[in-house]
Amino acid sequence: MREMQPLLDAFRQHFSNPAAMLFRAPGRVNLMGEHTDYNQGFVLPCALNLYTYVICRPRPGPIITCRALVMPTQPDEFNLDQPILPREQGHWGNYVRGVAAVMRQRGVVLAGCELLIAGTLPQGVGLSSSASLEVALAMAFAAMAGQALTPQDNAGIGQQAENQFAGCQCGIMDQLICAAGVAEHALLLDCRDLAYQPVPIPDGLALMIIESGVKRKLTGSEYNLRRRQCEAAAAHLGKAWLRDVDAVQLVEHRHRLPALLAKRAAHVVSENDRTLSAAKALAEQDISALSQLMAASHRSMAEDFEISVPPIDFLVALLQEIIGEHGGARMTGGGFGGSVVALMPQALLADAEARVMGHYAQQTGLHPRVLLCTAAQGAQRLI
Ligand code: GAF
Repeated sequence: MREMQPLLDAFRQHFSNPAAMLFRAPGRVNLMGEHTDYNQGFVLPCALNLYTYVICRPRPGPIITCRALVMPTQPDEFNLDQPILPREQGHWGNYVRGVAAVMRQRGVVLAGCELLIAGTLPQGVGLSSSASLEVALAMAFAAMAGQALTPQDNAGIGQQAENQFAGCQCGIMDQLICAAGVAEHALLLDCRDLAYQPVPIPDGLALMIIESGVKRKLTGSEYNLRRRQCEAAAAHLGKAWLRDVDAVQLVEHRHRLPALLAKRAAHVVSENDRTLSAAKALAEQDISALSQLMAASHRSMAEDFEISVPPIDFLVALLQEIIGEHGGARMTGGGFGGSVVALMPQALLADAEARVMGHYAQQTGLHPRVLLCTAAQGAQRLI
């Protein structure tokens, strides 16, 4: 693969040694099922052909030295003979430390290594750059310890590292799709038993991702608050998880919930149903049904879950106007900024891009970016 040589060269330049192993994990975009994963619900993401690479070389001794190509002045190093502790919040090294610490807790025997991180996946725009990094790292540490991980184990490690070292109480969707993605397919993931089912993306639909230009950050955002609200709503309804509440029960028992929690629950319960329906619509190539489901999902995120922002609502409406019933558009990911996902026929791509870069940028003063992507395979060892 042509992508590998510059990475191997960069490793040699940074560490004055040849690399021994190379891993790659994709980013992800979610087509349906937002904030359902930590409610043990359903999600429908696909892995993207935008990647994080981990290039490494085991070496004797207990020291792990890591560098990130995009942050050459901030290397990180830690000693496996000592407890692995997080650095200051926001340092990228916490992902490496977090994955290493969790793997050690789970009994993997780690050894010293040199490690370089590189990638093509934009960061902080809602495409799971952190999950992608965690998954590539877990695969690398496991391989250096002579082990292989199932996608579910890999995802569990990444999620726990994110929870404990990055301060985001995320669910498991991002790590699981980064680990398990199937080329040209979305995956219907059941976040209760972690089973997944590939659903082909119809040939006629192109996948466009639009970075809104509104920067988001899950840590420190209201993400963790939403999670607590969902858990509180489930408790008011006498259930452990909102996954166990259906639409009829919610109508019947809504009066037991404070108004705000009722809205949060309404989003999650309806979004779970929409996710199952969207998987069916995709599989049956019922694009008009998919279109309506994506529109309803965006409305629910904006009105009931309150995780959208005005520029993103504007962007989604603009895209929906262009796409009509021939595809769909909605915000994707944790919310409070980030990206919009759109599925549309090839023939509409140019117009959609022109309107985003022209009208949307002018009206909002933001700097959007349009990415044309394909659904890619999950994490792999390349060398
Ligand atoms: C973020 C989280 F990391 C996921 O677990 C998920 O909850 C998503 O937001 C919202 O669907 O990406």
